[in-house]
Amino acid sequence: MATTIAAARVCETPGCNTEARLQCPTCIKLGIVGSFFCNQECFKNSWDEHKKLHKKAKEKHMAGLYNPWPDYRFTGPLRPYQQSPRRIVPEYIPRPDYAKHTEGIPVSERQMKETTSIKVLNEEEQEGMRVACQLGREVLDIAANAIEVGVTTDEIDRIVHEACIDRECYPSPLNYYEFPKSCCTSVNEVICHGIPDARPLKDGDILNVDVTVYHRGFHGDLNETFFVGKVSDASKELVKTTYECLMLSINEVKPGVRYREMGNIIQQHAQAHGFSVVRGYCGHGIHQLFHTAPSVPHYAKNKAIGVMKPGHCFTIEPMISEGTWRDETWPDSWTAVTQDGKRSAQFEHTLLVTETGCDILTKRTKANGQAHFLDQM
Ligand code: EYF
Ligand code: CO
Ligand code: CO
Repeated sequence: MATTIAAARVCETPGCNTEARLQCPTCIKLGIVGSFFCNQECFKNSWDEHKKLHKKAKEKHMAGLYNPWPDYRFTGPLRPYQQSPRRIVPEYIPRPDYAKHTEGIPVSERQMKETTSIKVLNEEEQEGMRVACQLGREVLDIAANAIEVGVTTDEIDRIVHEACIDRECYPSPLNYYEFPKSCCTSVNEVICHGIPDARPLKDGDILNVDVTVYHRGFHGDLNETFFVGKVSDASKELVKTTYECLMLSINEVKPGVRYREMGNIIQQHAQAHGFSVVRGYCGHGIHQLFHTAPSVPHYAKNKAIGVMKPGHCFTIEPMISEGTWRDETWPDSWTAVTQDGKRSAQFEHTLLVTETGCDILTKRTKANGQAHFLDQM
């Protein structure tokens, strides 16, 4: 165990009182402030006592009582809990380029970054998307059935991860720009990209589970917001309106329609119910790439480029908030939350533009008794 050099303090070893510049690396990682030692020898000699601090911090973290970012002002009541170790995908499952890259860089996406031209999928590619999206649907439905008071979001992630592997899918979020988990779980004031952790779901929470699977070269992306136990009427109204925003915009998808029109439909409906539309995150083109052209903003009067054509594949995934539309990101660099700490909900489908409208590739095809918020309204 080596130490890290920092500004001078006094050595932690009882009775030492020497100037200390070496900081314990585990303490840095765990956010424990003020653990300094004068030299490696002192650090080694104190180890048996010192490591108890790590154990205490981890126990607090498991219980959500530990703040890893003492200088961060949380916008709402939610706090981060401990994350489990990274999950493994067996080698035999084909994976996207970023899954093999140490820094999680999607090289093939980056090559297309500047292009606004939208790929028209051929019949074989469309079939690839249909299969991936229906597998994604199965995975989300399995996760949905596990949601109840007391279940942790890490357990939801484990279920998603295993359901992916059972279907020969790679969970697309895992290692995407180094994202640490297999799905996103966004609770209450989290807008999107919440990281599954040891927090047990509470009665009255709303929980979005966002699943993307990569199967035989194609990504299928969908999400839904679920009720945990008994949810307030205000949260029910938020979730219902968000679902309506998605379905109203999907109803207008057909060849010749401008992508920028989706935002007008969504904002009109959200505002009519007193809610706001998040502007920082958009729907996206999806096929062999997880995120590509077009970008599909959900707010009105946007400047999105492009007109829908048969063979285009893209997501619509409106995030609708009770209060402000403004977002900020937790110091973990992933979790997007509302700036006022009020709740936000989201629904997402992957769509294929057809000659006359669109196919909802991620729709429910089986009346399988799975949890859906509409059944609990
Ligand atoms: C680089 C991520 C990267 N991004 C998008 C990466 O489209 C999605 N859901 O519908 C989606 C899902 C994930 C995702 C999971 C991980 N990421 C998140 C946040 C910032 C960021 O910056
Ligand atoms: Co998604
Ligand atoms: Co998406």
